Amino acid sequence: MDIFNPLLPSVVDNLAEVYENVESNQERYQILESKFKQLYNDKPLFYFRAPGRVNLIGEHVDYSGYPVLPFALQQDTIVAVSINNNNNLNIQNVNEKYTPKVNLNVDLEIEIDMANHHWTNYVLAAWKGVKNLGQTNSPLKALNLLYSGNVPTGSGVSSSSALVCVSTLAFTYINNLVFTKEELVDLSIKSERFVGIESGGMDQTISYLGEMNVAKLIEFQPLKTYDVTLPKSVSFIICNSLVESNKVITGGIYYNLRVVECRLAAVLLAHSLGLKWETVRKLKDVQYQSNLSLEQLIQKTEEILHKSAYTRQEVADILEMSLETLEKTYFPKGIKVAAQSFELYKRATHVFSETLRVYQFSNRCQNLVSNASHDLGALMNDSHFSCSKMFECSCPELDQLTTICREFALGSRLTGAGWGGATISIVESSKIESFLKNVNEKYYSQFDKSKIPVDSSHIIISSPSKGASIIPSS
Ligand code: NG1
Ligand code: MG
Repeated sequence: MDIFNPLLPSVVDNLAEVYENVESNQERYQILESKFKQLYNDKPLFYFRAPGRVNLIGEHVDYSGYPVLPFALQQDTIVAVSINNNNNLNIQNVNEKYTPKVNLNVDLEIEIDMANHHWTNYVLAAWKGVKNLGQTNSPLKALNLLYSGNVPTGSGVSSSSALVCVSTLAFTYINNLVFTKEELVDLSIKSERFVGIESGGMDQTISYLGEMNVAKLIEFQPLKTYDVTLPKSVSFIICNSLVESNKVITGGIYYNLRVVECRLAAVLLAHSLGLKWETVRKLKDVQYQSNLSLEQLIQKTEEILHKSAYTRQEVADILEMSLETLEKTYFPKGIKVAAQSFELYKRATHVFSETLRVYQFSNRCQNLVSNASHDLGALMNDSHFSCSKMFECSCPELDQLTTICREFALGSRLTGAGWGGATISIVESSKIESFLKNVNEKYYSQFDKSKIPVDSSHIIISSPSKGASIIPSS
C-alpha cells in the first residue's frame, strides 16, 4: 500500500503538515516502532494519528442539533499497524497502565463488554462500526495494533474520540474501504455510540476536520464547518481540574440523562406549540418546525415549561402515552437511565442560550474590533454559569478553578462534558505568566505533589492543530 493511494485523496492531504507533525513527535514514533518490533516481531506498515480537542464554546448542544466551536489539539493518539496471518486482532498500548487484549478471533463477532470499562472498548467500537456499518462484505484483515496517546484521559479533551477516530481511520484504510473524511466522521460518531453513550458529533468531527491555525464552527445535519480565526493577542489555556470524569461509567446518571432531558424538553415544547411533536427528537427540530428565533424559543420555554422538575408520569400524561411507551420511545436502548425527575426548563434554556453564545462568539471573531477579546471572555464566563446553574454539568472543583483562572483571564469555563475534566481560559499574552503562577499557587498547590504528573500535562497551551492523518512507515 502506498500513501498516494489515489482512492483516498481527501484523507491524505497536505503531506507537508503531516511530516511536520511527525517530526515534532519523533521520539514517540521511534518508541512505537521499537516496541512494535519487540511485541509483534514485525515492522509497522502504517501509522495513523487522530487528535483530541478543546471546545471554546457550545457545550452540550451538539446532541440537540446545535453548533459547537472546537479546535483540534496537538495532543493525539497514534496507532502503529501491521497485518497478521493468524486471524487475530491484537490490541496493545505503549503505556503499561493500559492493559492489552490479544488473540481476539476476527472471524467471530467481537462483543464489547459495556459493564466493564476498558480502554480497548473504544477500539472494539471502531472495529464493530467498520465491520457492520462500513459497507463491506469481506472479513476485516487481522491486525497487530500498538497505541501511543498523549491526550489526557477523563479530562474533557476527548481522548475517547481520538481513540475511536484513529482506529476507524486505520481499519478502513488498511481494508481499502473508500471514505471521504465526512463519511469517516459519520462512521466514527455511530461507532463511538457502541460504548453506550448517546453522544453528539463534535469530537469526532473536529478530530478529522481540524486544521492548523483555525477553530471550526461546526453545524450538524447537514454537517458544515466554517473556519474561525482567533484573536492573535490572546492564548487559550486548558487547565485540568484533576477530577476525573468518566462518562462511560457515569453515563446513565449524567450524560445520557441530559440527552433524555433535552429530548423530552423538545417533545413537550413541540406538543405545546402544536407542532408535529411525534417526529421531534431534538431541540433544533422544534426550531425547524416552528421557525422561531432562538430568542423567541427562550421566551416560549419560559412560558411553556414549569421551572420545577417533571416526573416520568407527568411527561407521559401530557403526551397521553403509557410510561412504557415513553421509555421505549425516548430513552436510550440498552442503557439504564434510572432518574425519576427531569429538569426540562433548565436544560432547554441552557441549550438555546448557549447556541446564541456560539454564534455571538464566532461573529465576534470575524469582526475583531478593539475589545473583542473582552467580549469573548464574557461569553465564555456566561457559558460556564449556564453550564453550572442550568445544565448542572459542573462540579465544585471546576467552579473553583474557573474563579481562580478569571483573576488573570478575560474569561474561563469548563470544557467538554464536565462533571470534572478541564477548564479553558482566554488569557492576554502579557498575562500568561501571572495566570500560570496564580493557578499553580491557588489551585494545584492543594494536591499532593507526588500524585501530580511530573510532566505537568495538566496545563495545555495549544493552538489549533491538524486533524487525523495517515503516515506510511519509512
Ligand atoms: P467529552 O468531553 O469527550 O466527554 C462529550 C461529547 C460531545 C459533547 C460534549 C459536551 C462524546 C464522544 N463527546 O464530550 O459530543 O456533547 O460532551 O459538549 O460523547
Ligand atoms: Mg470523550
